[in-house]
Amino acid sequence: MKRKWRLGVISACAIGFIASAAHAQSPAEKVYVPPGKHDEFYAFLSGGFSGQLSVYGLPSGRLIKVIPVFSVNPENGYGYSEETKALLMTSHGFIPWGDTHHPELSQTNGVPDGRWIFINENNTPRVARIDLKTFETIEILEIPNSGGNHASAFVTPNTEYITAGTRFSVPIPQKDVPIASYAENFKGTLTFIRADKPGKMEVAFQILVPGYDYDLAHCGKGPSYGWCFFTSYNTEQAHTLLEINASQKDKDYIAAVNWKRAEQCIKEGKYHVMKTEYYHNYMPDPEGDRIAISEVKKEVKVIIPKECKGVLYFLPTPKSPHGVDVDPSGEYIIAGGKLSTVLPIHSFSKMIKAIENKDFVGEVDGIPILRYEAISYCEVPNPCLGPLHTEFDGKGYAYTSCFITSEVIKVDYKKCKVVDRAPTYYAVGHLMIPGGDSAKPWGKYLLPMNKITKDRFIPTGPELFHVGQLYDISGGKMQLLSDIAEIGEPHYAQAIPASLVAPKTLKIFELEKNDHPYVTKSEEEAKVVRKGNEVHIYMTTIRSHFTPDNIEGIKVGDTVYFHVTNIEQDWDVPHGFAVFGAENAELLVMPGETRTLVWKPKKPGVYPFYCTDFCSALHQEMQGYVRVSPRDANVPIKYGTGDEMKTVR
Ligand code: K7E
Ligand code: CUA
Repeated sequence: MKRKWRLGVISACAIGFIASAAHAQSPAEKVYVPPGKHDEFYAFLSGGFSGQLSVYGLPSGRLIKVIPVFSVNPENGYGYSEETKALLMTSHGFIPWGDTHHPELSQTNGVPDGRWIFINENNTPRVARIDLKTFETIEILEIPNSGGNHASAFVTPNTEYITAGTRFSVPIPQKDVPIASYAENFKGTLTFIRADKPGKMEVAFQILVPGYDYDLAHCGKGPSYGWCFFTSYNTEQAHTLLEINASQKDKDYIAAVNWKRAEQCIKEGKYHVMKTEYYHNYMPDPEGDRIAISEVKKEVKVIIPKECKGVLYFLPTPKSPHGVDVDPSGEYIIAGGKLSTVLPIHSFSKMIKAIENKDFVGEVDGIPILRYEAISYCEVPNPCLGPLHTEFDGKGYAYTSCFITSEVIKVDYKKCKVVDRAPTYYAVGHLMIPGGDSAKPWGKYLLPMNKITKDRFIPTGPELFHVGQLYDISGGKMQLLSDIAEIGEPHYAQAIPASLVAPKTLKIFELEKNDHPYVTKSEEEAKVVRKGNEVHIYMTTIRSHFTPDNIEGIKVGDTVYFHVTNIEQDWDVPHGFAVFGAENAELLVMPGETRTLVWKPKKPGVYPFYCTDFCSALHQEMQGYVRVSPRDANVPIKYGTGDEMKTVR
């Protein structure tokens, strides 16, 4: 009897959990996504110095993919396969690493639309487009006339443009000058990149600006559509010991760019064509041959603000601002202020009025500086120390991260007051609400990303993963739900309901559409072709063998190209390819795809190759051999799988 009664209690409890509204959920229940069930949101976290983009499910915090973007990824051959190398080409050569900061989803009418996500690279200035059909990088554009691309890759409401801005001013064009000539020779650029068509990213124009450090950006929407806002620091123009020398002034500037006006100036010919060199890399046919190519661009259009009146205004902003965030309505512009004791909020409508009234307090290089009081909506009193970044919940609240005091504050920004605060562990940088920088936030969760982890996880020696923390913000008070281990340093993140992305994702590449020049569509077509010192191996994979799997006639001094086509047409059946002694990486080949690995054998012998992805019960049997003979040997090309070895004389 007693046992039965106990069972009864357990099942009642289970029903209560499923109905969920029956009682207030615990944090554990709020993040628990049962096995086999899906998360509500995709979250995309930049990888910082990993150069990649991590994909998590929210609310579970489960890591579901790492998308290689600016760093090579031996795990799947990104940057190692012949098809992907071109993506990482720059005017400085092949760059295997990058520092990603700000992912930004494409938007339609100011709302994330789930087509693409963009992300910037700070060190060797670039931006990338990731296709959310395949979750892979399909395009990378280098930014000319830049030294460090940080204020990037923020979108305009219809993805007309993404932004870029020079974090480190440099001589433009580059030249050999004394560093001490900073004030005279160094400049910045604010760049607008046409981004609405895949494969067609281009620098539409750059605006030449004074030599400050341009830090963050966000673009206007609603009434402020047509504008983008960039923070700057180091208006002192220091070139050494910036921690002291760039913290002298009370206020630095937000640069307000009227990009509609810039378009007009371009139309009217008010620009200069500057000679330069930069790379545009893209996959022209991401579902066909899937081969990336590089184009070298030689010039760029540059606008000089004093020749295009009205294109740019400076908004004084306290003090060494970092983030700049525009609320969903487009009226309120909230700035971080790393060293500020107030949280400044600018009003867009007041800014426009101040421009009409010429309410200026001076100018720099022909750029009017607006009067602070004329544009200020308010200063939120006693916010916290070190406010950095703000996101919005769409219900009238802003959430601002505070680095120094390690907390997030919830601000009723129209009333200009703090209404809630919650500690974060520790030293929070960016924070993210799904859609939180768009016109339509899905204000259910908040994810602050912390710079210091310390004791949050079981220790792993001196180097620790960063920690993100998920808060429930659906109620009046922020509630901490869970800690999420992050890869690299996620500076910023984006999230979008899974329902806007998942139905459009691709499961396989259609073999029929594969027009790679070295595709092998059936085992009958597999072959080995010698062209002088080059040997091209047209190889297929299917559970659980390679065709061919025995290859002879390779010689020391040959360059061997393994063109591996995975002829499977089922979801989630990749095959891997690795060959003994290869100096690059493996290939992970998706169904219907062709990928190429180059191999230069150095010594005679017999070299095994095998499938690296446990694809079937006979995966361990999925292997083969390449025979390598001395340079002067007389061994003919011979290949096959099973009985028939074909000989090529
Ligand atoms: Cu780390 Cu946006 Cu690069 Cu602030 S940035 S934290
Ligand atoms: Cu194919 Cu393992």
